[in-house]
Amino acid sequence: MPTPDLRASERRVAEALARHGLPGRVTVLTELATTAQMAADALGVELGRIVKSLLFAGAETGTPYMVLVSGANRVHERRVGRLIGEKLARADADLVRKATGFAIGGVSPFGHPQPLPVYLDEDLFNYATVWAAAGDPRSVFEITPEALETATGATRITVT
Ligand code: 5CA
Repeated sequence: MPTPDLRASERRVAEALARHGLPGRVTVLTELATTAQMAADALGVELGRIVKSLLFAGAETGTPYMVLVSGANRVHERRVGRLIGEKLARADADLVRKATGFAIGGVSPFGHPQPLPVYLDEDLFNYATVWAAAGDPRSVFEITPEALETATGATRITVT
């Protein structure tokens, strides 16, 4: 399959996949997949197989935390904050861009300017492979939950 022209943010994800020795390729969709539901519809897969890469900020320290969530789940912020050890607030669009290098709707689980603490929804392990955003609302990549855990150095948690 010919490699389509990737945008700079997508190339950062493709390079991160290669750096981690992962077989995944950045797939450019013909329709936008800005939300998990849109990605599930575009790919024809269950919503639970879509990885939402959500950014939170520690309420006291402002530390950004990434939580990789199954598309079917809603994060229980108080419970996850207790697990992380700090009260959480949702990151705003500016912090998302600054901490991840990506704009909302295309935030990838890795390929960030600096390493972020990453937490991973255990429900993603219900699937052989999952799909995550690849740096742009139009693009995704497929990965096993195990490889996602290793590549991000994530801590596995219950998010609900
Ligand atoms: N490309 C899709 C599927 S992988 C995607 O990126 N989905 S997502 O769930 O990871 O990103 C969309 C998420 O961004 C929403 O679930 C929402 O939590 C978050 N979001 C949307 N608008 C804002 C906003 N203004 N500020 C902070 N977060 C937002």
